[in-house]
Amino acid sequence: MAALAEPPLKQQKLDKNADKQEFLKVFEQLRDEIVNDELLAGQPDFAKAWVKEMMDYNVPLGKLNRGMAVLDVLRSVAGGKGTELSEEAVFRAQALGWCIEFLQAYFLVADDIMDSSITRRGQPCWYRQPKVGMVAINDGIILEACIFRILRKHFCSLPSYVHLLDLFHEVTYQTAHGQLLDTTTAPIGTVDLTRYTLDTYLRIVTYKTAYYTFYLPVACGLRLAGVTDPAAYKLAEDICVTMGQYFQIQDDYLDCYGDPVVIGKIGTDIQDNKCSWLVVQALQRASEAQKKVIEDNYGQDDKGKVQAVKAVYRELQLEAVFKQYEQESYNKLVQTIKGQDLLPQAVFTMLLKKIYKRQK
Ligand code: GPP
Ligand code: MG
Ligand code: MG
Ligand code: MG
Repeated sequence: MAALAEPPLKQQKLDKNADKQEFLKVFEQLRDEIVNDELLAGQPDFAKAWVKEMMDYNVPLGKLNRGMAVLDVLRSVAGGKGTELSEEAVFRAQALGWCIEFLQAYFLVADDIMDSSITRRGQPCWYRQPKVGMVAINDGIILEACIFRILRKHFCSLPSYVHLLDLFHEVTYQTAHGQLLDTTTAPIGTVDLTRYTLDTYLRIVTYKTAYYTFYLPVACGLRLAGVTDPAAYKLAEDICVTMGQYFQIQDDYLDCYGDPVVIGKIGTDIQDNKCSWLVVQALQRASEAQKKVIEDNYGQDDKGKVQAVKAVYRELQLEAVFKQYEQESYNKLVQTIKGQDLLPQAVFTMLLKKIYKRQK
C-alpha cells in the first residue's frame, strides 16, 4: 500500500489540536445529554451535580489517545477508499471514542482503589476525595452504564449496533480477567518469587491492558468503516495485543522510572507486590543474594524497602534492559505492520507513533 504524503509538522500539530478541541466539545454534549436524560431529570439537584462533577473529574482529563484513535482509524480506512466522511460519521466516531474514555474512566476509578494509588492525571484519585470514598465504586458503575446510554442514543439504528454492544461487553470481560490475574497472582503479604514469570506477566497485560487500550479503538473504527471481514479483525487483534504488551511494559517502567509530575501518578508497583515487567526481568538476571534482597523487601509499604528493591534494579541496569527491549519491540511491530496488506498501515502506525518512547 503506497504511503500517503504527510503535511508539514506544524500543520499536523494544528490539526491535532483542532481535533482535540472538537473531541472535547463532543464530551460536553454527551455529558449534558446524560445529566439531562429522563432518569436524571427526576433526581434531586445534588445528584445531578454529583454526576456532572464526577464525569468532569474522571473522564476527559487523560491523554485521550484511545478515544481519539477511533476517528483516526475510520479516517485511514475510509480515506484509503477515497471517501470523504460526513459530519454525522465524524460525530459518531467521536461519540464512540468517548464510550472508550468512559470505560477507561471506570477502570481507573476501580483500579486506583485496588492499587491504593494516590494520584491520577495529576490530581488525587477520585476515591481519595474526602466526600467520595467508596461511593467511587458506584460512580464506576455509573460510568460504565453511561457507555450503553450513549450507544443506545446514537447507534441503535445502525447495523453495527449489536457488534458494538458485544465488543464493549467482551473487552470489559477480558479486562476484568486481566485485572483478576493482576491482583491475585501475587497477593500483598506473600512474596513468592516463582510467581513472577514472563508467561504469567504476558497473560496479565494482554487482558488487563491490550484489549481495551488498542484492540477496542481499532475494532470500533473498523466497525464504523463497515469492515466485516473476520480476517481483518483477527489481524487487528494480533497487532494490537503486541502493541498493548509493549504499552504496559512502558507503564511498568514508568511506574519506577517516570517523573510523577509528567505521568500524573505516583508509582506503587513495588509496594503493591505487582507482577511488573521490572521484577520479572530482575529475577531473570539476579544473583542469589539479589533475589534474597527482592524477597525480603518486595511488596511492603515501606520507603526503605522500596529503595532496596530499586537498588537491585539499578545494579541489574534495568533501565538499559528496558531501552533495548523498547527498540527491539518497536522494530518488530513496524515489520509486522509493513508485512501485511489487509488493512492500511496508518491504522497501526498512528497508534505506535503516539506511544514510542513515551514519557507519560
Ligand atoms: C493498568 O494497570 C490496567 C488497568 C487500569 C485496567 C483495570 C481494570 C479493571 C477491570 C479495573 P495499572 O494498575 O498498571 O495502571 P496504572 O499504572 O495507570 O495504575
Ligand atoms: Mg494502577
Ligand atoms: Mg492496577
Ligand atoms: Mg501501572
